[in-house]
Amino acid sequence: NGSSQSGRGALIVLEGLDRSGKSSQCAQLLSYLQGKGCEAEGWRFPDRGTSVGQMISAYLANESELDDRTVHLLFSANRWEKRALMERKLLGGTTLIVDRYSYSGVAFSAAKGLAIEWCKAPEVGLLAPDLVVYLDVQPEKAAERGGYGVERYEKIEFQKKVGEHYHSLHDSTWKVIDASLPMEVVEEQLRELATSCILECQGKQLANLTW
Ligand code: Z5A
Ligand code: MG
Repeated sequence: NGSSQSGRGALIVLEGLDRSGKSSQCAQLLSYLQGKGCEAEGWRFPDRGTSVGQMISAYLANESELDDRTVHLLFSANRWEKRALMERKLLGGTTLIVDRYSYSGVAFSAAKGLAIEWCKAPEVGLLAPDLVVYLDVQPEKAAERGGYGVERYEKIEFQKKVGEHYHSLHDSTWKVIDASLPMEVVEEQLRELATSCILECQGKQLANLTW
């Protein structure tokens, strides 16, 4: 029934371009799981609440300039500073629904021209997701959803490059949902994927990203 009381929680990540619906779907999935009595929390990266997160936030808002590699390492550090808490929660039976993770880290930095292997390196050793759901939508379609804001990266040409890099990151935990479908349809597909993931991960050890 999707309950994780008897074992560890699942690490479920949502990825996708800007406006693909990640934050909306994370919220919907979270309330669905909690409604079923499943111990679950919503997380997001960047976590703008830490001091590293505040540096990232200022950079994204174009309030500061930082070297590309420096920014990449800050995004990674922002995940590392949360790794221990994440592990404790998961082992304690809480399922984490995470809005963006290492795949965003690699795809966005690679789209700026950094070498992909260099981008992957600092992510090695972070917790490996049990499920990554990629919300697939064309950047043009996503941009129609209220239009892009003023943050760095919110431009169609750049989003196209990010999409290409995302597609090179597929692994066995990766599932794709057509995010141009109505929200309720995406929601239903996501529920099914998450529910089976939560059941299946019970018998599996938590692993690290290897890349
Ligand atoms: N970044 C990075 O470079 N390195 C890293 O390691 C990480 C991130 C972790 C900020 O992230 C930036 O950081 C981001 C990547 C980079 N830059 N960009 N681009 P963020 O998570 O804060 O990104 P965001 O700007 O908040 O993404 P977003 O705009 O929030 O998109 P979303 O969460 O995917 O979409 P949403 O808010 O759920 O939905 C957007 C709108 O579309 C909303 O009005 C919905 O009602 C509508 N919507 C959603 N789904 C549908 C469907 N199916 N049909 C129609 N309309 C829909
Ligand atoms: Mg969002």
